[in-house]
Amino acid sequence: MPPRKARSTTKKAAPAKKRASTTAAAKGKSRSKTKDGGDRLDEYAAKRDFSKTPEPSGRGGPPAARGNRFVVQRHRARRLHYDFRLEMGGVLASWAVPKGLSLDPAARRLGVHVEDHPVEYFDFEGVIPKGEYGGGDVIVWDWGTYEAVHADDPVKAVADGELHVDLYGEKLRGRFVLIRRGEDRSGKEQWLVFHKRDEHAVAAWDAEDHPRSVRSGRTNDEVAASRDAVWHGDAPAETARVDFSTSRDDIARLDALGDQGTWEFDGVELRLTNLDKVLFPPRARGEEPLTKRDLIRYYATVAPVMLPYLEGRPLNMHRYPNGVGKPGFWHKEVPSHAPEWITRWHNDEADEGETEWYIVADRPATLAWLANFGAIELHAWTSRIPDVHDPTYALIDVDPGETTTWEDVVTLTRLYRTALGHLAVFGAPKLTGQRGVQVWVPIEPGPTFTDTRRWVEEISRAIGRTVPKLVSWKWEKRGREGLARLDYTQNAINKTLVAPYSVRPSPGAPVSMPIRWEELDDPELRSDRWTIRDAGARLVEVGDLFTPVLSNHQSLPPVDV
Ligand SMILES: [Mn+2]
Repeated sequence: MPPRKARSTTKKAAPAKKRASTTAAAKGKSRSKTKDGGDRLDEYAAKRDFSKTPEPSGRGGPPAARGNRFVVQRHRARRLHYDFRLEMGGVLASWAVPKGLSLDPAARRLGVHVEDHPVEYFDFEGVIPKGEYGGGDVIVWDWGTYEAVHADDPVKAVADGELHVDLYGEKLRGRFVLIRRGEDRSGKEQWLVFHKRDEHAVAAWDAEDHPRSVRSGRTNDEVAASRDAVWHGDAPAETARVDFSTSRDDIARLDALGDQGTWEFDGVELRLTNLDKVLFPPRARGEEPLTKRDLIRYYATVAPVMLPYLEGRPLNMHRYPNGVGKPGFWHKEVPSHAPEWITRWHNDEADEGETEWYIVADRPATLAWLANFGAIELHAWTSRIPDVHDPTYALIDVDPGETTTWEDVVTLTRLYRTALGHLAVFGAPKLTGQRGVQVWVPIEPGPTFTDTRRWVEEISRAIGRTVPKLVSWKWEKRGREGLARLDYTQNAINKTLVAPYSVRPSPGAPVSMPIRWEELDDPELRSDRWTIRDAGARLVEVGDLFTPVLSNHQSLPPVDV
């Protein structure tokens, strides 16, 4: 048995780089040179324009550590392929494997040996612009560490045309063999890649059956939908960092429009109207009111971060076309004037008079269109299409009554945190943007809405017993005597909670903002702390704290709190 690698304690943390050796010999070693003495990354750099692609340049000097990590990136370029990269000689030796690696020893894959990539490429996930080299979307399909077997120097083994490695990844495990077979007509080396028969072998195992990123939990489609987000390689995977600089030109053109006009955005033409209409009065003295243009600007900017929580789910809209000072209304049916590029989903189970066609927000233009339509508040379903009876989250909702103070809300939320910790279940807290807090618990497919509702009810009842003076179990507002409600009943098909980063219909345009648990201790925290004015800055500062709900799928343990 090969020696076991220590696994990182955080589930989604990138495998740690090996500690740099401090021996004089190791220090003297710079990045490996090719036979002709050129830098091993010359070919990589020559193919790319780093002012246009978000890929790392690898020009930050030689890496400090020589590691033994491997990564497989699923790359939808002109043709789909999997890039298998092994850290060696200070770079990532790389093979493009069209069908992907398999645990099935019978699957013998072609791998084209391609140019070395810089080690900074290790956790690259994002979109390479069309027209650039390798244009398309990339996810970190698997990662981990490897041990070369029967070889002290993997660089030499590759040069000699045969490499055996044991992989310790999240998907790929066990021994793989790479053997050079010859060159194709263009002079590219063709290699054979296959899994040995060992205890990790799985018959008929296909990479395409395991489509999500181990870094972010996203599919290539989801990454492509967030094309404007720049994901920085040095950020922890849990809080993928974002910056919004690439949408700056689009926003400048929006701001240059008069009260109405045509805005080219996200590859479509949007007819925008009443851009200077006030939708949100100020909430503090001296503050400017906020207009429909401000709302469109916010949703267009935040789209790359928000869309992963909306795509693939039917959408309920809370519309306030005349501003939040007038009553709003729920709108679910796709209006007849909606442009044809908007994704729709048909509810085959709709009864007479019920909504049949729902909007699915899966691109930035849809969010901008919704904002122009006065859809201030966005609620995506708890389930995904087509399995709309399978919830993907268990939802906890601390819903304050009139006499509930913010301190009470924090107390109740902390009790949920303790209960979830006791059950060893991960939950992501977020402010509702009004007075409450929610905790979203991502789950694996299996439980029904009845199951998730019962599970949240059991925890909520236990918490209610701890602080009976704070909680009412009466559902009618009048019977609640101003007390908080721990609302587990939202765990039902087509009952929804406000989406992360959605705007709320209140003065000043507050948003529903994810937080860290520790932030509950911040005396300045309030449910409506962030608005569309400062949500972007907050996101750039702390990243998308909700990312783990997209990947951290859990089974719900029995409640014994
Ligand atoms: Mn590639």
